[in-house]
Amino acid sequence: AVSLANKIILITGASSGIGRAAAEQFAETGANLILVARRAERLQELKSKLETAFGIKTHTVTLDLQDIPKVEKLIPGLPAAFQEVDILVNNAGLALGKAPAQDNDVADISVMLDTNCKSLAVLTKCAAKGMIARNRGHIINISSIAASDHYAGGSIYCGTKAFVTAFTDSLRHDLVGTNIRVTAISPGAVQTEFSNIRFKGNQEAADAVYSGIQPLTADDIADQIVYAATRPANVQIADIISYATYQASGTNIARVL
Ligand code: 8X3
Repeated sequence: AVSLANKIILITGASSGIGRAAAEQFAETGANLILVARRAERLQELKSKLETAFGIKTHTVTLDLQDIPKVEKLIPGLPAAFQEVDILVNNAGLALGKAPAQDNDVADISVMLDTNCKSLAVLTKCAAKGMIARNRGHIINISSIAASDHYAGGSIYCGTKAFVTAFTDSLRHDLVGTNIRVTAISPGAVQTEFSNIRFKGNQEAADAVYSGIQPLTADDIADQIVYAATRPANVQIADIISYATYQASGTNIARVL
């Protein structure tokens, strides 16, 4: 495994769920972190915790990734010591609702497309420029099994994740012949705030997603992210697709526990 000590790792959606777990696991490796999320207090709390526990340097950016002009300025606006991003983890993303396509909320469509697709493409563009100039780097995009397991009520969310996987594959083509690695991580049912957000605070609906199974955890997925990042330089993990053990697809889940 390659060392990540003193590398600079930018993580979006770092205040909770998979992003936060990835920040914690990367901090253990001695990497320095740029933590991006909307919730300033949570970021501040995470920054203090990780700096104290691991003696690393962190920089926080409070930003709503739907704000595309600000996303474009994110990397150029970083302090000098954090400019040279070695690993970009495009983790921020969400699902809103599970209505059939004919009933999709128009505002929800925009939030999902802007956060899951547009901001990821813009941030990748900005990070890739510097990585190409330095001829090193790794771009890790959090996709989902929903990229290929499409289900009723998932028209926009599954569409955005199909975008993430296709974008990631195209990017790998664009960067072939450089030392930059490109990876997708495609989890199944992970218990985070994901379903609370999707069902807009309906706790019963959120809990039902993970009932009767032992879901994946944010730490399980962070472990996959760190795995991809720590492979020897000649190894490029293309995609890690994982399900919970009692899950065979987005919709085939044996709720027997
Ligand atoms: C989350 C997995 O199956 O709820 O990305 O779409 S699923």
